[in-house]
Amino acid sequence: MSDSEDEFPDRQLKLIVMGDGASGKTSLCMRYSQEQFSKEYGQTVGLDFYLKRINLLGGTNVALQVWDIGGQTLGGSMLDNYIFGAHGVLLVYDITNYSSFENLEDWFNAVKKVCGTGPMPHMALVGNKSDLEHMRTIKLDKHQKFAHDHNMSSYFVSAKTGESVALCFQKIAADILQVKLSKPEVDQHHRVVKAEIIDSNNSHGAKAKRVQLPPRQAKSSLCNIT
Ligand code: G3D
Ligand code: MG
Repeated sequence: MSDSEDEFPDRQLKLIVMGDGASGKTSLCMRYSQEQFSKEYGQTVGLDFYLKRINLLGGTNVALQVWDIGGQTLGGSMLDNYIFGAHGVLLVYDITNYSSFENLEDWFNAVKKVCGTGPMPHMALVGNKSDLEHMRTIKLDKHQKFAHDHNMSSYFVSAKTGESVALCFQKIAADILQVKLSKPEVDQHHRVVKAEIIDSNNSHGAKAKRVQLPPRQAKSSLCNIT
């Protein structure tokens, strides 16, 4: 990718990663953006924000903004601001933790409330910790029914092993932009463009980018897929 492509992506997409605490949201984001997994992320306080650039079929350069929302913010006053303007939402649960799955309805409704009568963003159901398949407590048909009933795309990933993580984000971006993925694109290695820390409480390691956006900035776009 050239420098000019870095500066001028064709499209910018905002993806929100939501779900209960400990479902693996931060691990997923770190796996995708930094290609690493650590057991030392700690609880997310507020919001972590990652930026990653990818190329899709036909040379579309996409800047993906990935927002990692702390599980503790469901019902919190900031959540609506975070959701506002999202092109895609990943509802993440832990396949070994039934309540993380049950609570997805509440997370889904939080998005619905923000969108009101307008269009919903692309919604993706993400069962994380697929490396713990032997400890699965949510049957496959329950997962599929939820995805079907809520008109969501569906994924199983492991932040720990990295299985299907990049593919999940890439497919979601491609679905939103209505482009198809070729196999080399699916396999391609993505790189992180920016990384910095602005929160001294950050325990995610030196490469994580954490940005706390003011509510007005977060509300600057509509809940439409544009
Ligand atoms: P959160 O951001 O949703 O709160 P975290 O979740 O990313 O902090 O992860 C919560 C715990 O789940 C962490 O373990 C983390 O290592 C673990 N985890 C995340 N993703 C996976 C995965 O794909 N597989 C497995 N086996 N574990 C995962 P601790 O022990 O620190 O609580
Ligand atoms: Mg977290």
